[in-house]
Amino acid sequence: MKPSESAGASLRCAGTVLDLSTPIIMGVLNITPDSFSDGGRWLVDGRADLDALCREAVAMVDAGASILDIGGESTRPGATPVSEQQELDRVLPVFEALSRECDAVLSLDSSTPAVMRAAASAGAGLLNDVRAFARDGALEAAAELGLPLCLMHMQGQPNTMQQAPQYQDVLTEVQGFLELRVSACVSAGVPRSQIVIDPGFGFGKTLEHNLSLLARLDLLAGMGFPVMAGLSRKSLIAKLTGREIDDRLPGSLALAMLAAQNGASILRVHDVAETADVLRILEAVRNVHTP
Ligand code: 9MG
Repeated sequence: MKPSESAGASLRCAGTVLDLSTPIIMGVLNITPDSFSDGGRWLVDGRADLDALCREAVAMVDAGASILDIGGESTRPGATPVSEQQELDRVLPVFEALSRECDAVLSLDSSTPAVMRAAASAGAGLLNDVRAFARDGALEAAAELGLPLCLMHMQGQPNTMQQAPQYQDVLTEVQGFLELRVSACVSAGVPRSQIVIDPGFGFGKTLEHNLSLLARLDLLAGMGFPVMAGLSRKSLIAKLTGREIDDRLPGSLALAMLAAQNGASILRVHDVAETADVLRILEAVRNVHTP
């Protein structure tokens, strides 16, 4: 059982260095009315419930999350687009509160340059963009801010991406896309050591595409960048098991184990404590000395 190709890597996240020598956990906090899993959970009259969020954030960190991913745009298939102002209104108060109350790297899940700048001023330590910083001005903003970037692959746009995803060879095409976006980042001045890549499970992919990517995640890890994997509660679990959203924990944990085993360095999950147990077990097996 091999650890990730990027084992030994670290990310410089504002004031904190994240050690990726073993896989780490990113807990999900969606400040949206319509995300597929926790949509509406943290909003009261369109505003984030900061007390409840702080309690949840602290609980996630206590349970083993090193990063919290905070987003104000739902990117579930068919999601309604959000304005820049709505995104700012949803996430900024959360960054301000959590940077005071919580000891974790705060990640911004956004594609919008103005939101990236504002969140960085309010304490963001990592930028996670499902559009791989391809929106006008996003790459310039990200390079200027000097934070680590997560580049995710998506085929199409959230409102239509699951209608008819098509690839000749999903692995080669995802890898090719990520190589192009890495080059664009490096040309814009982002150090290679600050780049994370992500195949974007569920973003313009059928069940077979997702399974192929998971089975050969080692190929992406072989590109030499830490790999992030977001599989938690996603619909591929429903396709394999028939489970509704609230009953996908076993499926999520099985996928988390496979992703970490195949080279993922960062697991983006809803169920932090349970995933931390999975990683403890994986590390114990990895550390066994066999003759
Ligand atoms: C925001 N978001 C939802 N799913 C995701 C995934 O799989 N990866 C990344 N990087 N972000 C995601």
